[in-house]
Amino acid sequence: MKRALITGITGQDGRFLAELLLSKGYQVYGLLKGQANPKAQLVQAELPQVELLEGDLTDLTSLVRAVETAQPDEVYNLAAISFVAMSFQQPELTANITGLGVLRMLEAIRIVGGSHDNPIRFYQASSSEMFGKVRETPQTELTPFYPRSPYGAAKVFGHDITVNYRESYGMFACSGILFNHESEKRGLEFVTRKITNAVARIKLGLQTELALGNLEPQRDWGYAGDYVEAMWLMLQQDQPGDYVVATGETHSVREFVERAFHHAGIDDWERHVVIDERFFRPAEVDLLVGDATKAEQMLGWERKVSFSELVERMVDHDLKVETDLVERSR
Ligand code: NDP
Ligand code: GDR
Repeated sequence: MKRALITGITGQDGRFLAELLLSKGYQVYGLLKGQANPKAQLVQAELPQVELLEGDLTDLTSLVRAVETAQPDEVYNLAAISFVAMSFQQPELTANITGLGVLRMLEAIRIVGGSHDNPIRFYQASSSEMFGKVRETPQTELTPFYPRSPYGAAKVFGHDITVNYRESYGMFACSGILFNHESEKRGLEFVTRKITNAVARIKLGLQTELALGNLEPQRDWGYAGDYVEAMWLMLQQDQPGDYVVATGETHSVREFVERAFHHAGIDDWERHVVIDERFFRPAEVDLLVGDATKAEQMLGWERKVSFSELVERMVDHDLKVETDLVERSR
């Protein structure tokens, strides 16, 4: 039975990845931060087979202990301050967790080691935010980085140190440069889920307005369930490497809003959307669109869920959740 340790187990990707690995027969350990973390219950209810281990990316000792306990074949480092807007408010914390946290995880693996025949394989959750003010379109594994936020800058460090540990110590370390991926499990702070949740509530008459920032940025949005498959595939190859994972399509925030309202049967969406300066960022990433040819050819990866299916799935889910809440409160 293979063993995996996932950091960021309470997040969107951690939960999708744990489900995938469990379905493949893995024993899965998840790193859980904090004292009485309220999301522990969610993970325990959704994925009771996952064993939770206490630890924090800012505390090397706790990472060493987690690796010692889990004795993993594979470590997936998904934990991070992942909200770009928050990284402008708390840049030092972001650098410490999203950036230096990667280094600590790599060091924990080096300290504990794996048997020589079976060294621990490492996956780093890198991001298209590293491309920021893009130097070329579409973006590939070779496109130069130009981060536009403390988050993007921290991810560049995490990516570079992963490559460096691979080259310096021969570690089986991979970096997945994943473009935006969304789902029903997406946090409400991210624009897609914020939109689909609000659309559902507006449809049910629970709110009238949706306040958003810049509607013009374009993103390459895929479905998270498809993307965790790519993470796993990277660690099953003979050689470690870096891969862009993307759909190759780009859509504006405005288009996401329009589609989400339309799917709920509301066509006069502009009546409900207000532009609020508070949601604008000091520097924006205007356009992202990835070229996943390498992942498609070398990993045999393909995305299954289209952009319109993604929007519809999220709206339908939020309509159901909000309807259930209304029924229960009666
Ligand atoms: P989420 O924000 O949903 O999850 C982040 C996870 O990190 C949570 O489990 C959180 O724990 C954990 N975490 C935060 N700080 C610490 C810490 N100090 N120690 C241990 N754990 C911590 O992110 P996603 O699931 O969406 O993304 C997973 C990874 O992939 C992140 O690194 C993100 O930056 C990266 N990424 C995501 C993309 C996307 O579109 N989703 C695209 C490209 C990269 P808690 O819940 O307890 O706060
Ligand atoms: P992003 O995701 O920054 O791409 O990072 P987010 O959904 O936060 O923003 C996408 C775009 O929407 C614009 N926007 C708003 N964003 C939010 N959150 N709230 C708003 O009200 C709003 N209005 C407009 C933003 O300005 C931005 O242009 C995500 C995260 O998952 C990262 O961790 C990951 O690395 C990248 O995707 C790839």
